[in-house]
Amino acid sequence: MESLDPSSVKPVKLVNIEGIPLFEDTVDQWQTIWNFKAKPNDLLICTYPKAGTTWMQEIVDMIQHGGDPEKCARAPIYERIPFIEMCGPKPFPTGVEEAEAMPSPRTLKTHLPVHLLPPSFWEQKCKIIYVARNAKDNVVSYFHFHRMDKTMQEPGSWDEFLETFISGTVAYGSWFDHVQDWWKAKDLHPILYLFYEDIKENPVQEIQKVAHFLGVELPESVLNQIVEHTKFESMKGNPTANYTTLPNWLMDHTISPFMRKGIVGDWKEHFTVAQSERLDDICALLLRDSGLTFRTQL
Ligand code: PPS
Repeated sequence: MESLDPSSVKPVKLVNIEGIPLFEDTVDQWQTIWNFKAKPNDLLICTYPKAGTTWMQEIVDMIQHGGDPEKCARAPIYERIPFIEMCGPKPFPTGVEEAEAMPSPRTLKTHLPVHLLPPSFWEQKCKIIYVARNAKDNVVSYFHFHRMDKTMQEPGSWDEFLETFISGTVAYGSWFDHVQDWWKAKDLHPILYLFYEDIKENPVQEIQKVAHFLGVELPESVLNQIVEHTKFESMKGNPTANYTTLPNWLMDHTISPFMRKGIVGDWKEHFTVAQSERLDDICALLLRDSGLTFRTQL
């Protein structure tokens, strides 16, 4: 890490690929990412950014390690579960390099929309866990992430960022398309589609769903240990889960911590009434007929 040059860390430009803005570094390596060779026993955790990825990563890692927190402390979360389309900053290995160096069975992370997922994941029928979060809390979390992560573009004001998010010109594109396309994909592939709000409300039930999907039987004591270890307060204080092991010129937690609030309904601190009604209307319009509904408070 010491060999990293802080001055080389700058906001990364977004470049469109098949209609989706992705980081330029990712687009530069696109052929390698697209040709990634998934294996049948790979497990993929997929989300729109800031929907609860890290939370699900820690839950899965705990399930896979019998609820043993020491085994999960073996490395930071971004090393335990490679982020397949991640490229840079140098000299960090790319997500593909990390995944290729990892013995099977592998658990991997992505934010890619359905149509940009490397085809081998479909061909190999890999299990996928998708976590969706309501648009209002998702955009608030994304806004603060843009402030603290030095590779992200400056978000501008809250009002400006909300419009950028609604227009889908943020990294990974339209939230509306992302959540719906993955929702449709679950009818054709082994995808467990979960909601951030449900995990928050009933972690026991949702963690059991994940364990069941992975074919793991969890004794009650282990289940309770996983619930305790993966609750927000625990993860906020856990350096192998909270991203504080990255240098502060990459992520500046003094601007906004990665583990920021971890609640449902923080959007109320950011949205005006008019903004809230506008996003409600857009959600109603764009998600109509999808069968998808989101809770914005518990
Ligand atoms: S990333 O960068 O896309 O991988 O970020 P991601 O992990 O998807 O999202 C970060 C938000 O998830 C919250 N978080 C949690 N909430 C509840 N419980 C737990 N254990 C938990 N862990 C992470 C994190 O605080 C971010 O949400 P906000 O609303 O910003 O607090």
